[in-house]
Amino acid sequence: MAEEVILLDFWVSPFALRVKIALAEKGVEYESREEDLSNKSPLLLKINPVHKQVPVLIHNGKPVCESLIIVQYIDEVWNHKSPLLPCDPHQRAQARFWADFVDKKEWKRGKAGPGITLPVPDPRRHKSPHLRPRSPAGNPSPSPHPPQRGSGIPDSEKSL
Ligand SMILES: N[C@@H](CCC(=O)N[C@@H](CS)C(=O)NCC(=O)O)C(=O)O
Repeated sequence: MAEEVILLDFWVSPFALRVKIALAEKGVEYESREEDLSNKSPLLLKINPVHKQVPVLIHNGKPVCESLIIVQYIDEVWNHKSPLLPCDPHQRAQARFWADFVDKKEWKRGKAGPGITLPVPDPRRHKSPHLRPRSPAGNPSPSPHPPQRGSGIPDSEKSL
């Protein structure tokens, strides 16, 4: 049976971008449905009644909410290709640490005022979803360093 994969999306959302990178790493084709966050669709309100936020992945009719949970789900369902985390437990813990850090600290700080800004690629300019270099072993290699201030990222790619 063909897989049906739909992403309730918002093009500039870093959380949706996480999911899109994971789907690209796995080579999963999907339909992106852009949400108007000022006028959310009845579908979004129905399938994410708790948070009413994007991204939501709908896989064969079943919704999965929250970007990190979606990424984990993608890694478990399409487990034959491109593991999203390194094999080493300590490296896995580090990758999870930075994902959690982005959620808890930098995302909120970026919204509240000046601080470390996160690069948010404009998908209209960047065709490749592969935004992060890979290690020779083929596994993603999370950087041990957080994003730096004044890192030369063009203003058009700084936001949120
Ligand atoms: N913790 C959520 C955060 C998702 C989130 O903040 N989504 C934003 C777009 S970037 C949203 O849907 N905002 C609309 C709203 O909160 O009403 C996740 O990781 O998926």
